[in-house]
Amino acid sequence: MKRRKFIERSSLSLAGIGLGSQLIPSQLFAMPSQNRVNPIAVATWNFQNATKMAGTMLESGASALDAVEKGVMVEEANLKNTTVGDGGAPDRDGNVTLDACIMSPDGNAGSVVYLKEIAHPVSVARKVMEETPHVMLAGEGALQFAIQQGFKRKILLTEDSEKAWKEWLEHKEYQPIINIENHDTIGMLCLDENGDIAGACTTSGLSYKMNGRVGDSPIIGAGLFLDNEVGGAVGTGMGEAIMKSVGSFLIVELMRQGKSPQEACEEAVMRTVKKAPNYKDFQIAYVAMNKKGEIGSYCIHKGFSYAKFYNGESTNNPSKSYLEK
Ligand code: SD4
Repeated sequence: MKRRKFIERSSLSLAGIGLGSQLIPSQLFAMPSQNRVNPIAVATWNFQNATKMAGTMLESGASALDAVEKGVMVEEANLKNTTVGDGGAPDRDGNVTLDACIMSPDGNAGSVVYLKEIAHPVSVARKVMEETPHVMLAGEGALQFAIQQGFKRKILLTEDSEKAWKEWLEHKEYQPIINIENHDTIGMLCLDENGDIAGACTTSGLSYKMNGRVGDSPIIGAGLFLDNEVGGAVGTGMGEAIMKSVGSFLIVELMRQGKSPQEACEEAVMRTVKKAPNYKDFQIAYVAMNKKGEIGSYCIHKGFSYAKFYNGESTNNPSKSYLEK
């Protein structure tokens, strides 16, 4: 922002001292300021606190990568959100295990799966991306790496989620089906003022999942994918269905072929609808954004929305759905 104002003022003062446009060196017009875009932060569900955090940072000139990490951290720290980070619901054996990933505009990626006792898995994923030659670390190794990187261990099972888990244990009815009102995974895409896109996705996965289960959220191409030449996509809902269609990768590739973000999200949802006879029993939802900042979203069941921060304004945007009721 500051730089933009400075450049605007400089060109004004050049005009003021009588330099006609023919006299201004052509490079001045080719400066990146000419290509600056209005930043955007979008996220799955009505996570406006998260998009506000990211969007405000972007408007102060932060990179898409920094903004997306800090944005999703808002939900990781939110104890009321029982499917992300601290306070996330445990698996059926009482373990809180977190999955997260992050991608930067240069195509680099980092991910952690089955990570215990670390409240901000997205930041560990970023460290995997930046400090190791790998993309994904799992379980004990991911925890060991996080501790080496200075992250502090913390018990993530809150009193409330322990109570809910104990109530669940009384019946132990495990249905790997996500209730459509019960989605809270955050996937976020940020477009910064340079026009660069970064993305992140973070979750505690399905409540009372089998010990060891990992969903789509930390899988590059499934819960998140981006190509800075094209755009990005994030998914939420039944991870197994998103993984089987490599949904986010599919959407980015469809946008590369010329589809709008909306068309691409619709086609990705339709792949699942066509292939899964039980599609009415679960929800999947996608949000996509292209390099122009155009946004699309689509889901199976009505009720999904995405949060957006643009031009200082925070909004919640209901998504189109395949099923109307
Ligand atoms: C998963 N996709 O682990 C996640 C769950 C989710 O809102 O999105 N919950 O399958």
